[in-house]
Amino acid sequence: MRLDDQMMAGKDRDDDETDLLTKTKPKTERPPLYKVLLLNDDFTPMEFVVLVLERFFGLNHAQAFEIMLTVHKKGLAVVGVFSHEIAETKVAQVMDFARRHQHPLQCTMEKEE
Ligand code: TYC
Repeated sequence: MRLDDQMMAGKDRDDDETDLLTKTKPKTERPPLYKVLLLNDDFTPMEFVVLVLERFFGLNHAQAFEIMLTVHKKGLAVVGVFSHEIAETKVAQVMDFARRHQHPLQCTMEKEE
């Protein structure tokens, strides 16, 4: 056996494939998710917010009423978590619907950490 082979005996040599395997990080990163938030204001009627939550977020009446009340009391609430494209669509749908009915309701999205 050669001298450097003897010195490396039992050690992890550079050309050993275990290095490549252990240093390679998993490459299946999930795409980021986005929270869609509804904000409170003093003017939008409660029934209109309930309608928005039913129509655009697929909530039943009881769920929609509960989330509307949370926004009313706390100032805002997360109404759903989606991919970037779906979140963007939901925000645009809500903002357009509110604008067409002349309500100041605000809806935004935020990257989930
Ligand atoms: N605060 C409004 C009212 O008293 C109701 C409301 C709830 C408005 C939720 C916006 O996102 C909202 N009429």
